[in-house]
Amino acid sequence: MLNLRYGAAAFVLLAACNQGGVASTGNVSDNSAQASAPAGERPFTVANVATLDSPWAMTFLPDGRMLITQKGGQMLLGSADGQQRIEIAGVPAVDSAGQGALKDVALHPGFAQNGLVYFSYSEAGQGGKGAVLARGRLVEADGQARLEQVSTLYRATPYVEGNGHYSAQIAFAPDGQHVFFGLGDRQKFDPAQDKGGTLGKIVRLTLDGQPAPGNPLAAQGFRPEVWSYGHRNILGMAFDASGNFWQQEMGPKAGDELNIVLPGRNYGYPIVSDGDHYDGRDIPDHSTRPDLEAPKVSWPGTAISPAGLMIYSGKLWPQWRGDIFIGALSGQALVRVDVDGTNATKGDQWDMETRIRDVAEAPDGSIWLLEDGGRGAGGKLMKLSPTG
Ligand SMILES: [Ca+2]
Ligand SMILES: [Ca+2]
Repeated sequence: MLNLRYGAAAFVLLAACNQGGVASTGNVSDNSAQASAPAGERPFTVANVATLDSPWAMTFLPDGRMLITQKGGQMLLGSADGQQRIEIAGVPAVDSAGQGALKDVALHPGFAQNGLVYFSYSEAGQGGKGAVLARGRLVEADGQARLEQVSTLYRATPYVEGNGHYSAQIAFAPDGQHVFFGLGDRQKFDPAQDKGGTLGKIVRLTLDGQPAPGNPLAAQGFRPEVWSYGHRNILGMAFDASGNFWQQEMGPKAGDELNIVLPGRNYGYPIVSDGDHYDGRDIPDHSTRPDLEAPKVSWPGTAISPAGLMIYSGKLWPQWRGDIFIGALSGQALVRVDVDGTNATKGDQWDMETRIRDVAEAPDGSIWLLEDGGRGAGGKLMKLSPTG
């Protein structure tokens, strides 16, 4: 079933945007274009830093520079101000049809010493298409950058037909010894509950991509890498400073949710959801099945279509320390969730007047957004700074 928020119109526009195929590497800046919400509504100003080609995800290097992925398969290395960008060579070819893309990017916990970059993408293979976790070493010389020793660490199981709900989100455990990989249901529903595969699951792997010892569900007949299940389309994952593992997923119609991921738990899809199927069929709400993990926050009635998840340090906006920031695609917003320990409540939802694909924090505490490339927008890099 097609997720209506990624309907045919968006597909055509994305395909058109990607036909150029060449990453923007020039100095593209439009700092004069401040977003137009009335003054006083938002405690930040917005600078449009650069035009991009359907960006998907971003992360910052320790020195303040950034890595940005683009849907068509480019990984960019950007200067700390975002205005200079070069394309990194050595990235494998991706299948970018539909929701396919070069997807997430994250740094190995020892990146400062070893230069290792983890990234994910969708590819075609035996049986259809699936999500891949890969790793390479970032090497720079003579103003150029490339990934060396690129290896595939892990693939979702099984590969299936279709171009949706890959998820492919990456998060490192606070211990620095494990990597979590979030895998979507591929719009196939029931596999999220199936013990035999990894669709609709979060897996916990060693840093080399093997099933981590001690995972919680192997004794129940799941694959040894599975950490949690019953997920739909995971589009953001991060650990907070206390070690809580937060995750958001795009639900069925008006069923978007924010969860804390606990080992071995079932997050309910497609048995329960606070939303319902796009074709109008009811899905019982989470409250009907207290044995399944309920979301900490859900958005029944008004979908936000979450994309990206960042937990804020408080460096520039101390009042937001520990809060969760999520982009909204159909909601065209930046969402702030108030976090108090393991409790979460809706905070702000600032209208950004465009689809937000990812949100990240720079080492200096500034907040950066990626405008999605779908639905007529080309995609851009935006920086938020405090007002006053
Ligand atoms: Ca759920
Ligand atoms: Ca429901």
